[in-house]
Formats: sequence, C-alpha cells, structure tokens
Amino acid sequence: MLTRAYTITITALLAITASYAQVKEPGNVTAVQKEAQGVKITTANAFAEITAYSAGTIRVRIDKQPLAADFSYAVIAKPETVKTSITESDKEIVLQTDSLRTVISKQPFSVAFYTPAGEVINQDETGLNTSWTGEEVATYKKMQEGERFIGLGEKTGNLDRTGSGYTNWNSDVFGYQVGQDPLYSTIPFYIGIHHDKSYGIFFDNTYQSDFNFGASNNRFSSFGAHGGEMNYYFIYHHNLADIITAYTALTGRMHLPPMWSLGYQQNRYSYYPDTEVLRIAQTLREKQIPADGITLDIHYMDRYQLFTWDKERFPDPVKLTGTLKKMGFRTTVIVDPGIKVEKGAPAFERGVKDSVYIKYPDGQFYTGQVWPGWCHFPDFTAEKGRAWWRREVKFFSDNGVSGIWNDMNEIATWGQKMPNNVLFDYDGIKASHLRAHNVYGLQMIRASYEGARENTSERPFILTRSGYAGLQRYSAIWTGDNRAEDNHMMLGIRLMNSLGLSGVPFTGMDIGGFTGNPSVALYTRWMQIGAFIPYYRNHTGVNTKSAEPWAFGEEALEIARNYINLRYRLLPYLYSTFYEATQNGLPVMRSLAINYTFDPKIYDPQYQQQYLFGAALLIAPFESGKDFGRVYLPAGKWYELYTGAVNEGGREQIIPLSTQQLPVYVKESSIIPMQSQIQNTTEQPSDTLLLHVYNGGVKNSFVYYEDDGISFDYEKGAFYKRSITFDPAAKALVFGKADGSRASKFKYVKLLLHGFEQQSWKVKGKSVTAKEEACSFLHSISKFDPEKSAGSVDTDHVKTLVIANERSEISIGM
Ligand code: NBV
Repeated sequence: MLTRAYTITITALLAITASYAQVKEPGNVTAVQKEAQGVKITTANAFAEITAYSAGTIRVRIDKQPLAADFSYAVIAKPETVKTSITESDKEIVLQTDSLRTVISKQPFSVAFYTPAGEVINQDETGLNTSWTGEEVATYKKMQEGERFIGLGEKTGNLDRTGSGYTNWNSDVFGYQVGQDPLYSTIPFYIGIHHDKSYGIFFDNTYQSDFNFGASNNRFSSFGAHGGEMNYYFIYHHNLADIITAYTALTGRMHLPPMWSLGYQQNRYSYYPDTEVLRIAQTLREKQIPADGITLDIHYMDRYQLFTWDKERFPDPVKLTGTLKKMGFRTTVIVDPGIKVEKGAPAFERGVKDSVYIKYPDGQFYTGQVWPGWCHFPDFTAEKGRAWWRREVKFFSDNGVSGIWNDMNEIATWGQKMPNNVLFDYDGIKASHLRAHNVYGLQMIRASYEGARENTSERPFILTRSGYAGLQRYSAIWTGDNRAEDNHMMLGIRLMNSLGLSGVPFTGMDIGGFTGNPSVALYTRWMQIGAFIPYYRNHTGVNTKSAEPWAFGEEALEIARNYINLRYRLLPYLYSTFYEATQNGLPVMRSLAINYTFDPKIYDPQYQQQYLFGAALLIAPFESGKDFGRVYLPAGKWYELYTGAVNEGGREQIIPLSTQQLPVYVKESSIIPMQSQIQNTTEQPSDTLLLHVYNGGVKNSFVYYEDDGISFDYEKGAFYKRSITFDPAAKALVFGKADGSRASKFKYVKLLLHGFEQQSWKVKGKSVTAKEEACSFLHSISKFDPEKSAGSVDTDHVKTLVIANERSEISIGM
C-alpha cells in the first residue's frame, strides 16, 4: 500500500513539474521597490513594473527578463503627475489614486483593480494570472458575471464580442468573409462592461496577438502575444466616452482634416486616362452631384512603378490636377510600399544608395513580388527610411496631388508569406518581421503624413488600409476589399463603429462594394448610409460595372444626390464633430454603446448597427429591399429627421422602409448647424447659418467650430468657436462668446426650432415673434409618406428666427 501511495505522489509531482516546464508563471513576489507613482517588483521568475499614468490609467509591465528600455510606436503620452499612495503588507501592495485602487497580490503575483469603494472592476483569474507558454505571454482575467466586451478595432463579429476570440496579424484579405479574422489592421484595445462599470485595456505589444473574450472557455477573458512583454494599460472611468478620451490621451488624436476630405469622393479601380478622369468630374458637376475628390488607383503609374506617371494615360499630371482643382476637385492617389527593383529608376536607386530597404539577416535586401513585379520595401521603422519617403512623396505635391492613399501596407506581397527572418530597424531596437509586421502600416502612414506636412503648408489627407493603435494621429482608414452584398454593408458599419470605439474617428468603407456588382436597391441604400460615415467614398474593383451615382438609373441618381446634398448641408455640424474628435478622441460614428452602455437592447444583433453620427443623429441602417424593419430608440425623445414626428424612446418599434429613405432620428435637445447647398467645399454657402434646435427635456451643449478648412493657421488661433447651449429648465438658448481670431463666414443665424409651440421669443431681452415655416429641405430629401410614420406626425412646421451672428454672448429666451 505504502509503495502504491508513494508511486502516486511521485507521478502527481512529475505531472505538475511537467506542466510548469511548459507554462511559466511569475511566482511569488521577492522584492518591491516603491517609486513616486508606482512600484518595481521582482518575483521568483519575472520582473514587473506598475505605474499610474493618470488617476484612471495604470500601466502594467511584466517580463521574464529585466524590463527593456521603454519604447512604443503607439503611446505618445508620458505619465501625468498624479497623487498616488502606495502601501505594502505581507500579502499585497496597494497602489491607490483618486479613481482607482490597484491591488498586487504577492503569493503568487497577480493584479486586481477596484473602485475606491472596493468594488471589483477587473482581476486576474486566480490560478492563471499571467504566464508564458514558450515565448508566448498571456494575461487571464476572471470573466465577471454578465461581462460584455466591445472594441478591438477593425474586427468582424457582433458589437458585443463575448464568446469570440480574435487574432491580430495585419492581412491582405481581398473579398473577405463577413466573419473573417484577422483583417487589415491591429488595435489591441477593448472595453469591458459589467455591473454598471466599464474599463478599457490597451495591450501594447506589436507581435501577433490573441484576444479571447470567453471563446471555448467559461472562465476567463485573456490577451496575449507571440513574443515581447506583457505590457498593458488599464483605464477606468464611469462613462465609456471618458475611457475613449483616456485611451486617446495615450495614443493620440486626429488632426483636423482638410474640409475637402469630408466632401464626397469619387473613385474606381481605376479611372484612366486623364480624359476619363475629367469626364467623371465634369459629369458630377453637370448632374449637380456635389463632390470634392477624385481618387486615382494604380493605373496612373507607369507599369505600377511608384513615383511615376503613365506618360500616355497621364501626359500632363500638373495640368490635370490643376484643372480639377479649378473645378473644385482635389486629387488623391494610391501608393503601395513595394518599390520596383529596376536599375536606373531614380527613386529606387536613391533607396539603394541610402540603404533604406528591409533586409535579410545576411544584409541582402528582401525582395517580394507585388503589382510592379519584384520589389524592395522601405523600412519605415527606420528614421532613414521615413526620411527617404518624406523626400520622395514630394513627387505628389509637386504634381498637384492633395491626398495620399496608402494601400497594401500590411505588408501585402504575392504569396502573403513574408519570411519572419526579414529584419527591421524598429528605431534602433532591431526587430524581426515577427515584431515589426503589425506596425509597418502605421510607420508608413507616419512617413506619408510627415512628408506631406513638410512638402506643403496644407493639411495632409492620408488614407490607409493597414495600421496599428495610434493610426488616428496620421490617417483615415477604410475597411478594404469588401463585397457588394447587404451583409457587407452592415458589417462595414460594425467595423467602423468598432474602430470609433478604438480611438479612430476618420473611417470609411467602399460604398457600393469593392468586389461584385450591387443591385440598384443596395447601391442606393449604401449611398444613403455613406452620407453618414466620416469618409464618404464610392469605390469599386477593376472588373466591376460602373458605380458612379448615375450608373443605376434616374431614381437611384436622385436618391444619391439627395443624400450627398444633405451631407453638404450638414458640413458645419460634421466639421464641428471632427473638431470634437481632435479634442477628446470621441468618434464621429458613435456606437450606441458609448452613450447607452448599460442598455442591453443596444447589443441585440438586430440593433447593433444603429449608431449616432455625431451627438445628435441616430442612424438606423437597414439592408436593401425590405418593406419593414425594427428599430430600437434608447431612452429619451427622438424626432424623425424628415418629418419632425416625435417618438418616445426606450422601446422597439416596427417601421416602414422605403428605397428613398434611410431612417434617421434626431435626439431631443439637439443642436444641428447646417448651411445652404453647395457643390463643393471651395464654394461659399449663403451668409446664414441654419441652426436646427430640437425641443427636449434635457440640457445640451454643442461646440460650434469653424476655420479656413485647409491650413494650420488654427494652431495660431485663427478659428471661430463658440458653445451653444439649450437649457429647457432655464427656458434659454445661449450662444457663448465667440472664441478665436477668425470671423465666422456666417453673418446671420437662422434658428429652426423644432417641436416648440410658442410664437413669442426674447432675443437679448427684446420680444420677437417667430415665423412659422415648413422645413422644406429636410422634407424634400425623401418622398416619404407621413401616413406611414410610426410616431405622431408633426405639423411639418418649424418656428424660425433670424439673428445677427454677433461675437458677444447672445441669449434667447422662450
Ligand atoms: O490598387 C488596387 C486595389 C484598390 O483598388 C483597393 O481599394 C485596395 O484595397 N488594391 C487593393 C490592390 C489589390 C486589389 C485586388
């Protein structure tokens, strides 16, 4: 018997030792060094550092070896000075700020985050914590009851990612499936939600990373990577919006975009020759379809060789871009990172001379095949490579090109198997493809952005397919080669909503679909939705039918024009919303999870695509060809955009659908500045700002922002900004004093007051009688039949008042 028991114990011990050999854990804390805002910890098997970056943001670093010098391509913030108390007992170390209590257990090392009142926000899963399986590091978090997960950038699947797992490895995924993963870009930032609390985790590790939100397990959520250190930022705030603001305080915010990039952009793969480009531009103007951009795809180049023009198709690019500019069009061109290996080609040779291309370990340049044939690829992770690119992209500004569209930067090569032993400078750290892959696109757009900034005084417009956390600092992103299918249109909305939750406000998708041909109904629905996405570009693949707004018949043209018109009317609202994104990182397309985080209905797959476009407009996207659809309006009062009919929120409803109309609702108390119709953004609107105010029971403020829309003069104060507040309790609408050195382009403000009964108003203390008018423009957008409206039908009328747009405070009483 004794012998048997002894044998069993030995076997059990051997099994434990074997599992320890495969999975290595930090083990017990052996030494603690307290610093002003954090602690440095040594454990039996690891080294850790936990630092307060702000009261609500704590950084956790853990490695098997002493921590390397700090480096990140994503994080640009340094820790703020923040009041932190650090206490230590035999069992634990407690790091406390005003908003967060971080508890580090000593036996074994594990981390948990609590509210100051002691409620759990997030904690390592006991027994799993952080560990290494070979070179792979992962942290396992206890799955809280009812926990939801959202964000993680450009990821397919549902808004609520619970039950799913994801991988980050930037990939060229032509015509991807609606559930495919990974796609083109990596943003390892997600938000967890449970028990009336939400938190963010940004795992800043550029190796291939994996996230598990309860896929194939019922115990934990986890994040890990195939190499590098465990390095994450834990963010806690009561409001989800503040989590996005804190995340973008770490990884940066977008710069103000040039106004022209918010207008409609016409594209296809590819418009050529130059006469065809001009024909498209001319047709847009003749058919009175407002537009600001034409985009040239790879056929503008001489045999796809970067920094060249095809001399037959585009004999005089300066003249072409100049003519387009006079017509009110900006030109954007595509660039790929592959530089054709061609002896004597000037840009290629300059790259060889400066040795800017990525190399094998033996020093030979890596050669991969892509559009132009065999290519070398600039090392954008080296200052030398970026400097070369900054000089080379002057080619575009010299040719009158305004936008740089960065494609194939995952890096995509034929075969999609770049060897892992290709080496990158990684800004002096030296890294293999394994570590550099996911940041290649980010560093390319950084070089494009910086080059464009050096080469002109205008705001760059940069578009990218690939990227990493922080990409918003340089570029807009679009969701690549989607398909002309309804489920792809809906997926695109989820992708953009998720990118918005992940710090990227300027997003787009190929409207109409890249592969395949949309039906008339799908095309029109997509063009309607496009009016409410940040980057409004129609694009299609090389072998598809024409997809310009006139290619689908008269009715589709009229519908598309109506919505493009609306987009241009909304520019003052949209531009102010972009300004807000530059200030607090909030997206332009706002998943309802931002404002209605704890309302379970908004996660319901049938409503998960609904979003707010800016603060005021709720967009309810539907697939084409349906006669009825279900919407869920969250708590509050919602106006139907086209009729003014009022709906009580907090309930689901079935609404009639028509091809002519995309359901859009306006949140009560909203303030929406609009302007008269223009055909492109260089055209001046009338001198009257049209300010729509929707009556409601909640106080609301809107920050109105204007500047020249093209230069960086706003950095020197050349802007016009004021807050406009509607306060129903005080019965007042107050225009705050205007700020900035610029005069507004609007001499007057016409108030269009929706849902207000009274005729008599007080402007700066004086009584004035409001007029009553039909809100003709909004009603004209669709041939909507009010009989079919789900809510109570409004009188179709608004009260209007015109006031002078003075800089001083203007108070309007009701
Ligand atoms: O440059 C051609 C295309 C472009 O139109 C598309 O938008 C990119 O996503 N590009 C991919 C190259 C490959 C197309 C099959």
